[in-house]
Amino acid sequence: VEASIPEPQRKAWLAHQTSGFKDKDGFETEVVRHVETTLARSMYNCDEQAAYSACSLAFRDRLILEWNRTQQRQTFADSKRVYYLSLEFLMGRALDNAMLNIGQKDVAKAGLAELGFRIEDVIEQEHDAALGNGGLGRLAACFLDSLASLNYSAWGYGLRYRYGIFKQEIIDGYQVEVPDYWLDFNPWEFPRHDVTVDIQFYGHVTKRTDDNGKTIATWEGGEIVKAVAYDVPIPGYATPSTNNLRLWSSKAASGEFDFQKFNSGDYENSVADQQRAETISAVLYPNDNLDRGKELRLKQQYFWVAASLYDIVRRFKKSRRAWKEFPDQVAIQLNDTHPTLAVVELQRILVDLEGLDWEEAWNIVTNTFGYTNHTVLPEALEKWSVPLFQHLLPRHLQLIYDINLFFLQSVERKFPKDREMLARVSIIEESQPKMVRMAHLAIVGSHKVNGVAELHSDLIKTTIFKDFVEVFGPDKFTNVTNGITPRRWLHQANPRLSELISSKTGSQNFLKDLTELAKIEHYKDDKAFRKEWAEIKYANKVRLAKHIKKTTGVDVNPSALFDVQVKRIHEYKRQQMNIFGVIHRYLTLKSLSPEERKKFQPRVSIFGGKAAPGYWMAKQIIHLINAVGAVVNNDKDIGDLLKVIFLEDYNVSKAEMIIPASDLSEHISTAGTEASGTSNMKFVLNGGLIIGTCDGANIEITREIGEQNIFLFGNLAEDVEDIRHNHTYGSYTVDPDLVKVFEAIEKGTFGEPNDFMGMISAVRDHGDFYLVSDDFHSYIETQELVDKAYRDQEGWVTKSIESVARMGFFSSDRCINEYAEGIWNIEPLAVKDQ
Ligand code: 9GP
Repeated sequence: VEASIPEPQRKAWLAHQTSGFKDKDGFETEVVRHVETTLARSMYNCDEQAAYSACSLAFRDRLILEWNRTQQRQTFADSKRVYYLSLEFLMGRALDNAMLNIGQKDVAKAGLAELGFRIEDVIEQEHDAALGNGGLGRLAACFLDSLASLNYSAWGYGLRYRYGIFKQEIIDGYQVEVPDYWLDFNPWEFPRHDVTVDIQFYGHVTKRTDDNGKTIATWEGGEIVKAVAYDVPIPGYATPSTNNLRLWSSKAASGEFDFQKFNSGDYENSVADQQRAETISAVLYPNDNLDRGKELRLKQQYFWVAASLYDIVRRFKKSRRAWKEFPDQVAIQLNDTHPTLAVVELQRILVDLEGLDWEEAWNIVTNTFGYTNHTVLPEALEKWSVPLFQHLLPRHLQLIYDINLFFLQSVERKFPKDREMLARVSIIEESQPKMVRMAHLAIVGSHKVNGVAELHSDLIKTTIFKDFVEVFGPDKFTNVTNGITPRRWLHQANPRLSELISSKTGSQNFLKDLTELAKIEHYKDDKAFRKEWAEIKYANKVRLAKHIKKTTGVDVNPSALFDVQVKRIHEYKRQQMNIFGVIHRYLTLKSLSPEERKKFQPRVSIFGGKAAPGYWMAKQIIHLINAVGAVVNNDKDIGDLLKVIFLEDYNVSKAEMIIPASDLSEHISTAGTEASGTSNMKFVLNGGLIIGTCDGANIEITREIGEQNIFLFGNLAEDVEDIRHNHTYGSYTVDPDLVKVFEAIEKGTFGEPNDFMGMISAVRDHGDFYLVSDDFHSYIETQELVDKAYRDQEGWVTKSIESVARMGFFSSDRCINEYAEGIWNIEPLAVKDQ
């Protein structure tokens, strides 16, 4: 890089490279400079918000230098890049992460202290970047961290929503949604007003035949919206590599309002185009594992995919390589089906705009894409109506029909006359109206398809994608079990535990190679180590107890067992079973004498999570949890024996506080429904035990940490279908303990019973699709085992240490290396001065 800088500028460039803050004084100088110049304030009225802003800007300056160098290094290396296309990136806060990854948090802490601030208070000022719903978006964020930390040439592409996931308020026990306007001050993004792409919608297609008899299709008319790039630097841990996340924002193509309309007095309509264009990237759809089929969502998808592909192709074209080399230079990963239009768009670019033959283009396309499936839930599998497609993206619909035709012809050759097979695998569903099945398109357009945990990857091969395994053979389908970044989910969230671990492993290297955690198992009988281990957990619980007091007014005893279920509220995740279990515990306690009660293990049941605004049942679940809390928490007979807490507005930064404070967390989905789960990994990595079903990554966690360290219960995935069948066609009775719970609700113990009848009748009258009653007994029994195990505090600490020591497998670094080797065929870039 240095050699390429022209002589006159080199001296200044070299001086600039060393201009970062070397020590706390250097850091302070930068902070003060930003307060006084960039923020135009004086140090006299520098409050915590201003300190946060200045501190972020100081760190951003450092990041940017590395970011520029990384981009140059990657360009010079001219090797293959991976592009991760995700409609969601649930990043959380950036400052703490940047300080830790750069390795200068201590410097900042000391510098801020001298300026009169506690670093924790400054960090707290930052608004979460919440451009995602849950696990899928957070996984994408962990992947970005690993890609940078492992020095892969990688870009993330997403949408820059003006409003991320809504803020949740709980008012009178009900969820109320408040808009999340997070862009007031965001020092972590760089608008690239020079990087724009015109995106076309609507219009029509004309076809003509050229001199060689080839049909040329042209997409004309319609409307144009401008995509503007915003870049977010992604720092790697303990490496100078700083990758790029590019988020697209929509703007009216003209960029201005319509003067003609304005001058002729049509004031309202003069800004209409602008507003319509800006709507595209205005808001994140707040559904987790649910597809609603709305036109604006399809618009978002095409807008983002078309802009990203334009960018990727533009970069490739600079290298002046032949098109056939495209898959050697470019790997594109589809995070779920949301970016599947990219398959069609690349084919369109190659055939319509670059003039390649269909075959040659399709080869390039399929060798470029990989598709990750994250769910088997039918309601989450995307389908778009053909008439909607025809209207919005007429040329793409034609291409989809052609892709489908060639695909079905190949199926026909392999399975002659098997019409049912053709109907089942077709990209077009012959319904009324016809629908485009995005998962089918993603499979046909990719060279690899992966699930996100072993059980899930097996399930997709035997259920929803079974026919495709027959068509393409089993090798196209693979598994990459999810992982989490230990930088955020251990080092940042639980600094004391991270420090204790490094004192025993001899370095912080476990943060780069998580399998080194195994070393701490040697200390599991070391008294001092165990004592400190337990103290750290207790301190984290004290911190959470303070937060609970501050936000809910309820006193909880940090010595009680903290039992946590935090995740999106969904029937398949079964928060309803948890709260029914809590009611069962309450009824049991009430039936005992004061003496007998004393033998009970005190518990705090903690819930958190958002319900999609239109998901009535999920909202009812939130309401019941709050209603139970209102009764139980004020019952003098119960005292500290049971508390029920709903934590408002669960998000990434709250997770960083809640997870290290848990003794037990609940991952209790109906077997076969949770593709992987990733919070299960976060909880165990922080020394919490889990109660769970044989579902998703719970199974692999059990294999790694040992059956003695996890509380498994419930029916197995392989039996679920038969049980459901029996619910519908055979006889079925509700578990007697659950009946008592329902009776208590119906008696009005927790307020107006009608408010909760939906939850009860789903189990009692509507076939209990999620097997709440079938699993209830073993759930309750297993909770009793938990109580017993917790009373043996020494045994519990041993379980906790053993579990953490054996979590090495679940790093997102391992996961990214598997993608790199098995799907992307890409190697890390050598980086000097690492
Ligand atoms: O529901 C899955 C969750 O189990 C998984 O951990 C996560 C990341 O792979 O993806 C979720 N899926 C979706 O949000 C929608 O497909």
